[in-house]
Amino acid sequence: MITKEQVKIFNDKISNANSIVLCAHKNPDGDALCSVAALGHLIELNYGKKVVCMYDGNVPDNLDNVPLRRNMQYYSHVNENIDVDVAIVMDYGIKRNIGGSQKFLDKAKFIIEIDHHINDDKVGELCIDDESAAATGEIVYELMQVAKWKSDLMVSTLLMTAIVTDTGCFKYAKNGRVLNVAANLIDEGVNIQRVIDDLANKPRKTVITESLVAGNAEFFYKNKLAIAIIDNKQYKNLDGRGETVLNLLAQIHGLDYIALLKEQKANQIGVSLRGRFKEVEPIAVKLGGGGHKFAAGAVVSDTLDNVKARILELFKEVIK
Ligand SMILES: [Mn+2]
Repeated sequence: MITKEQVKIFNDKISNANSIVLCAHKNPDGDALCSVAALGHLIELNYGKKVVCMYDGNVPDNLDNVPLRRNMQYYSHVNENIDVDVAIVMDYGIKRNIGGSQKFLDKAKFIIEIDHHINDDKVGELCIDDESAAATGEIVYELMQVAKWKSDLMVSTLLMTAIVTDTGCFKYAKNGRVLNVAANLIDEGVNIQRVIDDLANKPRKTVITESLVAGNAEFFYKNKLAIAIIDNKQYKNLDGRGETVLNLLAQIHGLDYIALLKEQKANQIGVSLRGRFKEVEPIAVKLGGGGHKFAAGAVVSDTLDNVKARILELFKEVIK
């Protein structure tokens, strides 16, 4: 629940700010990128202020056509000498996920965070967090309602993209609230088929690579754990998180856990963990990451072989 007090602080800080930056986690997904773009636009619409929306890492091709995509600037293209009265960090999870945008947070006079990740080490002075929200975009929608902001179809489309991304087309809706938000967005004119089709739109090499990776997955512990590996060469073909690999493997009968290891570069392994009604967040925390109960991840500085061995060990303790 967003309180009137939180909205009041938000309102005061934004009203008095001359320079506002927004960012989210590195390598933004649909929720991170679209929540930033939507809130940035809402601030421009309702406060008449220009904002700087930035990201670090790569934006997947399937987000190329979301509204206001061109307003998102790569962090190192932003003048590093700008003053930052208010920085808004969204959907970030843990501090190290913020990446290059962190330097703008470091000099911010006030930090607002808006997030739905489990997080005990918050960076914001005003925290509009809700672990029960399925997406950060859902929190933005609620904020918009409580603050009685005016909005437009671009914001609605962005928030739907955020929600569809993080709920895996509503599969991970934690409660009915997110479905009510989506229903309202459709009534406001969002073309949901368009949103979902656009998100599924990937380069051919990506789909081929993801299916090969799924085909080469290994199975452990009476086939309860699948480990799939994307080496550095394949990683260059990848677009986004490799979600298709996870979705394909998740269809296998009897499988409880999936670990996807992505060799982003030598000795830097991105790990995506999924549990089918089994918790994986504690394992992600042990690897230095975090996330959600059944979907979590980490970036580990080690070799592919070592990370794989570590994961096998961690799951051994969990799978009885
Ligand atoms: Mn999210």
